[in-house]
Amino acid sequence: MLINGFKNRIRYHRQSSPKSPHLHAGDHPAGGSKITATREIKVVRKVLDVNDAMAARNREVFAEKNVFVLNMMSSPGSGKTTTLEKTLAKIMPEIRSAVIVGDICTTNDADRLAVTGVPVVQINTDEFGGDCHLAAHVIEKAVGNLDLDNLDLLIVENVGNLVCPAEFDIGENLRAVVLSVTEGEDKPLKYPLMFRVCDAVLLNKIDLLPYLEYDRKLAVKNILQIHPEIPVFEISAQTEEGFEPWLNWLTQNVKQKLK
Ligand SMILES: Nc1nc2c(ncn2[C@@H]2O[C@H](COP(=O)(O)OP(=O)(O)O)[C@@H](O)[C@H]2O)c(=O)[nH]1
Ligand SMILES: [Mg+2]
Ligand SMILES: [Zn+2]
Repeated sequence: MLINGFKNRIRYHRQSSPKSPHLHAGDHPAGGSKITATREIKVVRKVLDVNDAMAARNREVFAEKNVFVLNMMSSPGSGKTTTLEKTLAKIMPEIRSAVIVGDICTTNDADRLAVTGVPVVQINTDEFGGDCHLAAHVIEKAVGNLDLDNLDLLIVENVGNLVCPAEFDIGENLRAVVLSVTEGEDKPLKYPLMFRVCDAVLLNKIDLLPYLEYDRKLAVKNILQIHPEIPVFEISAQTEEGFEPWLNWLTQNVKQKLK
């Protein structure tokens, strides 16, 4: 079910106006003096502080309503939506689920996920410049379209990006990152924050391994170098190979938290 057709598609203003550019924790003015850079960092810190406060409020609401929240992140095309389509088909109706999906443009993912029968809210970030992550206040607005009293699990498919979604807490309980084998073994080393803040890695598209020169042991070693002991689920969202351990991890976490 797609809530109210697409009428509830949320368009939101970027946190920043054109005069104050979209800020991330790592941003700093190129060639700026030390003083300017320090000022800029303070502004960024404030943006993230405001987000953290909003995320804490979201977390309180989710806890009050007994809804478990999973934030799914990855670069574009690694297989978040496909993994969710297959996952939701397996865990519903036992675990009553809903999805908030963020994209710069289109409702393509909401269309695909709505087929599973779960409530889906699509957020489009294009209208005011296309934010490349979902911030906590956007999640708060999107959640207003969902009946939290009748939900066990809310999955947020974040905007495809391995960088800034890792910096923006949205009030989730757990975070998972999807890394597909076509992206190369080195991505955990290049984007360490994402792998550090996540609680599980889905190494996806393993059905393609016979056609690639891909060292899966090296990929896992790189993931564990950044985040020792993080669970790594080697899966194919296409064939559903390796899905059992992933589904067990997810459902056990949801049930444990909601007990
Ligand atoms: N071969 C293969 N293709 C996959 C797999 N998972 C996703 N894809 C394909 O990868 C493309 C991007 O997948 P999508 O789920 O839209 O990725 P997202 O952008 O992360 O949501 C689509 O063409 C999918 O069919 C997989 O496990 N194996
Ligand atoms: Mg998607
Ligand atoms: Zn961003």
